[in-house]
Amino acid sequence: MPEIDIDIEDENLRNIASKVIEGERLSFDDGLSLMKSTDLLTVGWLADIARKRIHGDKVYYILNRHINHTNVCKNLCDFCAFGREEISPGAYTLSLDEIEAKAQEFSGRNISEIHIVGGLNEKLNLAYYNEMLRRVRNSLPGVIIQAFTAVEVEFLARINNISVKDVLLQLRESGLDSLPGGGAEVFSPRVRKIICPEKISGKKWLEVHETAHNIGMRTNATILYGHLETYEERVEHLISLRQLQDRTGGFLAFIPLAFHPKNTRLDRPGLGTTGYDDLKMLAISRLMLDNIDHIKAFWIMLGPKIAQVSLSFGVNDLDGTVEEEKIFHDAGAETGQRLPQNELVRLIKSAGRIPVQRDTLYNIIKVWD
Ligand code: V47
Repeated sequence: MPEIDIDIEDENLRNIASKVIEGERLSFDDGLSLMKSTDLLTVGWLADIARKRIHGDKVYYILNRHINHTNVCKNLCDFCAFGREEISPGAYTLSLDEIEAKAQEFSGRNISEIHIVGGLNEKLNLAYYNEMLRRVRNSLPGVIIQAFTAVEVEFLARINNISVKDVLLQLRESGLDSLPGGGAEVFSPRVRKIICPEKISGKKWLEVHETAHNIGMRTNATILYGHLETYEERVEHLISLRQLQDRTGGFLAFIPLAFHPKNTRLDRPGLGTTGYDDLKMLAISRLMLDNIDHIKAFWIMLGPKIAQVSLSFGVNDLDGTVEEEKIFHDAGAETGQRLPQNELVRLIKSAGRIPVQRDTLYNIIKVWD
């Protein structure tokens, strides 16, 4: 790393800058100073140094298709506009034939990932999940299936009275390759008690991912930010993930999820993240998570423009084509449902970077150099 003259007024930030330049790990207090800083450009510049050291000019995207198989959910978290009681208007559960048809629509279209998440629907047994995976696998051979949050996996274990490890092994046998990062929210018990009292604890979420990593399954991680969590709780969340990653190395990517308040029980005037919060959260994630390779800006949630700008704030992945999304759109996301490959490539190229088409495991499919 070349010598960089650090002309930063704030002493904390100046010390953090030296650590980042030297490649040293940041502490909890550093994380907190970054959260409290209003010097967004310096925070972003530091995150850009950390990103560039890992990825150079490469920015990843994927051709994928999301499927949300049911919105019936027994947890009904206060931050969620997607979940419904079974008898509520708008409640749905896709049949296995409907899921198979959605997968088959994409046969021969070159996608490399199917991403499936849904609610905790007590009417769906393990046989439904196994059959869903088998049908998707048969419809799209070679396509990676990233499905079911840790919350769904733990629910399946609990209602079927088997261990999380056995659920994961069974689902893997049927076609599951990887777990997405959802359901983490914020690990703080204080926050969970208010926004998602029925949901598994943060400790349990981490245990499910550790179990997956221990059987060789790679997973993602998220944080849901911008509701009633404190900066301290955000940093604690990042450090818990960093500690697990030190033990297992199983996380592929981290995706900060900006809270969308519309149609949720938490909605009140003035809530909802700003572009400034979003860029800062992405940048600090890059800086704190020195052992998770990829920081993903999910364009669906941030909008393509902020997602593109975030490429200068520590981000190296824009996710994918998606095709159909319900969780964020039910909560007021104003983005489209899909982004064609040429638009993802255009966004990346016009930020001066090299677009790289990847699969879920970050194997490179195509480099647009
Ligand atoms: O678990 C729910 C979050 C998650 C809201 O792993 C909300 O690559 C914001 O897991 N505002 C599901 N967020 C989505 C998810 C995901 C998405 C994209 C990529 C990946 C990945 C995973 O969405 C839920 C919850 O944490 N969520 N409601 C809301 N109102």
